[in-house]
Amino acid sequence: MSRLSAASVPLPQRAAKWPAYRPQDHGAGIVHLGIGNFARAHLLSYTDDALAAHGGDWRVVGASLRGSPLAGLLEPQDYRYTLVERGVETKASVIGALHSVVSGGERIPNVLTLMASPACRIVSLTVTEKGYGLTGTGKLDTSHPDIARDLGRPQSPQGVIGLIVAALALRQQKGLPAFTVLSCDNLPQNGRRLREAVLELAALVHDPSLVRFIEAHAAFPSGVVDRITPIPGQEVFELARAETGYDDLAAIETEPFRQWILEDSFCVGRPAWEAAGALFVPDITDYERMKLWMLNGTHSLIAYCGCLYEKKYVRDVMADGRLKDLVARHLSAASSAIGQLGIDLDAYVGKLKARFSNPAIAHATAQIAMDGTQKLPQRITAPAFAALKRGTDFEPFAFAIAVWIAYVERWAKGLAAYEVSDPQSAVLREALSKPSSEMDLLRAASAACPHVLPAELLDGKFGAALLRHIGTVRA
Ligand code: CS2
Repeated sequence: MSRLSAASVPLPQRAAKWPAYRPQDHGAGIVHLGIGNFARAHLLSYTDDALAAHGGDWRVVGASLRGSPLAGLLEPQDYRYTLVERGVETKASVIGALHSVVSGGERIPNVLTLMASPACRIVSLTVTEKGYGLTGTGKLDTSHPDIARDLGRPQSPQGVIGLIVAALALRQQKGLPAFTVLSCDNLPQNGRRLREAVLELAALVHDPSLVRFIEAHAAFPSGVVDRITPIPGQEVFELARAETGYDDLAAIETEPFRQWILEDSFCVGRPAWEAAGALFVPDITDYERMKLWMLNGTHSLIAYCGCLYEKKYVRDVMADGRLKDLVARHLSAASSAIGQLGIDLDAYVGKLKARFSNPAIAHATAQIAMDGTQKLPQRITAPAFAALKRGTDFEPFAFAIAVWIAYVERWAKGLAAYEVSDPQSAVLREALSKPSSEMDLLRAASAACPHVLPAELLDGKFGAALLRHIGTVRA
C-alpha cells in the first residue's frame, strides 16, 4: 500500500472524504504557532472546509517552536494527513489545508520571516495556557523563561509573544499591514489577554510607534474552540488505512463534534470559516463560560479523579457510577453558576455527558491533568466565585479543588504512581510534601497557588466545604 501524498487520489470502495478543492492552487495565508493534534483536528479541519466552500489563499503553515517529529512524518506526505472522527461511526477526511511545517528552535528565524511576509494575514496559536507567559492575573509574566529571554534579545525572539512583537515590528518597518492574532487556547478572553501581553512587551522593547501601530492596525479576536482530541493510539493508523487505502504515518483521531465561536474582528481578511459552521458573534463571554466552566472544568475534575482512582481514560471515569454522579453534580453546579443564557445549557450538559462517555475515544486523564495551576483558575476558581455570588451550589467547586490538592499531595509525598506535570511542580512539591493536617495542607496550597485557591476561599462556608472534602478525598 502506498503512502498518502499530494499525488494520492480517492480510491474506489474507500469511504474517506477528500479535499473538494485543489490544495496546490491555494497559497498560505496563516502561520500557526504550536502545530499539534488539536490544531490539526480543529483549525485545519475548519480551514479545509472553508477552502472547499469559498477558496482563497488561506492554507496554513504550521510552526513547532520546540521541534516536533511531526514535520518529518508529514513532509514525505506533502503535509496531507487523515483526520479520523470516531463516534458511533468512523469517518475519515484527508486534509489538504496544511501547506507545510517549520519545526525546531533553530528554524524560528524562518518562522519570523514568514510572519513578516506579505502573504501572512493571520497568526493563530495553540500553545496551551502556559505558552503565553502570562501571570495568574493575565498580565505579562516577565519572569517566564521565554519572556525574560525575549526581553533581552527582542530581534531574535524564541517565545510566542516575542515572535508576534518582532514580526509586527518588521511589518511596520516594511510598510506592510499588521496581521490578525488569533488565539485558539482555552484561556478566558484569549484575544484581549494576548493583545495586552503583546502591547506590554512591545512597549518594553520597542519605541512607542510600534505600540501605536499595533493598537491601530492589528486585530486580536477572542474565540472559543472545542474538539476533544486525544493523543492518537495505534488503531488510528489502521483506521486511516481502511478508510483511504493509503498509509498515513501522521494520521490523528478526534470526536465528531466540533465548535468554534469567534469575534469577527479580522484586520486583513479571513477564511470563510462560517461555511464550515464557525459562529461569529459580537461577544463570546457567555460561550466562553459555558465551555470553560462546563466542559473544561468538568474535564479537570474527571482528570484528577481518574488519576487518584486509577481510571486511565475519561470514558472509564464515566463508566464508574459513583464518579459519574460527581460529574453530573459538577455540570449542574457549573450551569447554575452561569445562570440563564440564550443558550440551552441543559442540552449542552446532555451532549457533554455523551461526549465524555464516547467509547471510541481514549482520552487519557493524565493528559488533561497536566498544568493544573494554569488551568484551574479559569475552570474551577472563577465559577466558584460566581456560585458564591449568585448563591448557587458551590460544593462541587470546593470538591474539585480538594481533589486536585489531594492529587498533588500524594505525588509530593512520594506516594503516587503518576507524575505531576506542571510548570509550578517544584513549588507544589515543596509546599505540599510536608503538611499533615487538612488545614495546613489547604493553607500551603493557597500560599503556593493563590490563583487556584485564593486565601479568601479558605474562610467561611467555602473553606468549611474544602476542609470536609479534602478529608473525604484523602481518607
Ligand atoms: C482538556 C482540553 O486537556 C485539557 O485540559 O480539557 O484539551 C479539552 O479536551 C478541549 O478543550 C476540548 O475542546
